[in-house]
Amino acid sequence: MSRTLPPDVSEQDFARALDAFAAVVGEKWVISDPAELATYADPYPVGEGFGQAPSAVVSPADVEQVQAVVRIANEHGIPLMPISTGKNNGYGGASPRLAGSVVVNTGARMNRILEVNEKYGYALVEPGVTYFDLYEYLEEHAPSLMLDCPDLGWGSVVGNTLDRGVGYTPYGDHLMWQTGLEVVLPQGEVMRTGMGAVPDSNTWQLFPYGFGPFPDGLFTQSNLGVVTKMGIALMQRPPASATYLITFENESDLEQIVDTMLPLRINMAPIQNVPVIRNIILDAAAVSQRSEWYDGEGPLPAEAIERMKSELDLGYWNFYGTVYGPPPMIEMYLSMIKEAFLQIPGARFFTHEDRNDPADRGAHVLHDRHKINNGRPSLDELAVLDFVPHGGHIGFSPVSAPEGRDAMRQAAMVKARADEYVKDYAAQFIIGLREMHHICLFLYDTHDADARQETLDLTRLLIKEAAAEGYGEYRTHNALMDDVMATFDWNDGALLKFHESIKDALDPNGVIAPGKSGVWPAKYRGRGL
Ligand code: EUG
Repeated sequence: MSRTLPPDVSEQDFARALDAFAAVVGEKWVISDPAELATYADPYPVGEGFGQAPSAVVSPADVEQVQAVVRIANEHGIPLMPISTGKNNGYGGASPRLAGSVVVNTGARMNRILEVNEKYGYALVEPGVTYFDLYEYLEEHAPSLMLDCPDLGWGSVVGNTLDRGVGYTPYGDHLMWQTGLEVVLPQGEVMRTGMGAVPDSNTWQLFPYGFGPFPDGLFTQSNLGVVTKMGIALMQRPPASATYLITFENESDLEQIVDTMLPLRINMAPIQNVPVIRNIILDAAAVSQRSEWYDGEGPLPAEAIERMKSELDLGYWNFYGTVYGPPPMIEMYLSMIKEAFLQIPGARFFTHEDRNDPADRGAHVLHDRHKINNGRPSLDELAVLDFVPHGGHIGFSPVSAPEGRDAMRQAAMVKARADEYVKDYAAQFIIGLREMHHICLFLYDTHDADARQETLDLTRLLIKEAAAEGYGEYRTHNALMDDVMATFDWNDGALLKFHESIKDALDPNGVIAPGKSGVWPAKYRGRGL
């Protein structure tokens, strides 16, 4: 196995930089052995030549070491790729955007829960704190608080928030509940945002905006610093909750589902959480293998889809949500939700208590949602990857208006292309307040080079086609960041020019995550890296 060095860096210069890193973090916290580096490669590679392992991994123990690492990178011209726990799966995992970058694994040693305030409901955490870690801590020390976690709880609270990930309780928009950052800037200075900039402030996690321009967003999906601390607001755990599943028979029901949903959601009641609309392929993938339904050539035929629905006792679309509160309020909200959706012909309504037979495979997702929607992290959804052999997925994640016709148009566009490329379209619409994240998971065999290339081609094509209809993505795989940024090009690319100006001003040597989100420093710009 050979190691890719950063662009323009010789073996000798690289070796000198590694020695300097080791002098700061300690020998054993610098990894450069190719076999070990391979664990930082994209677990779900797409295409060829992307998602390769970094040239080295450096794991600092504290903020001062991060500052020293960043300064060394500036001195030697070494591109760094900061990660928290590196679980950005479906978008590149722990792998750097720029081949040969040195991964700065901030989560390996900086993994302390610095403070949990039960009275005010917040936590201050380092990048290595996972959802499972914080959950366990809260259970023991602050049981009145409820976490908000993504589908898979193994990742970093900081990392997910910085990538603008989502969860499913009322606090599902993670960035919305972020309450202040500590960041090492590209030349090594450390800064705190919000009220954290006032020395000895006791409101850092209470008022995120502070005074003056609000820079926190610039450290999300970006390359302007290395975040070393972050505050996150936490809800009080409600007295009770009920999770419901509403099944809908037809693919075309999506239009009415979305139009029924919006007025119930936009005022945060009676639909209180971030609900999801999942298609039957995603729900079947969570509990079965594709070969059980179909093992011929081509896309899953209608007959196989029908069998999935009947054997799992699910619909083509399945709507999952949770209501919280004292039991009379739960009953009232459930009845409002039920009445509204049961207007749709063929719709069926269940709560998690209605379907608790362990033999009911189709209820597995309902119970997993109940856990997640109550802030209990889970890894059950990982089973989706076993739907196909050596399964991997890429996220194609356009934002949709909460408008039935629009959602249908997007879903039909994706489904047609996915069928053409013979990649299963496992869909979920994650519903915010006035938009939906339409997560299209394309499942493919990671050991099959053709499948890897087709999945990349399919996603790249959809980015273009979606943009032609006015749609953009909320997040994307490393291999497609330039493609997506190219679609955010209103007024001659004014947005990217703005990002590049800031990038060049703050990071003149271009050391932090070059190319992240399509933003390249001057040093590498236009080189087709
Ligand atoms: C999911 C996956 C995503 C994402 C949001 C949610 C959940 C899948 C791969 O990307 O951005 C079940």
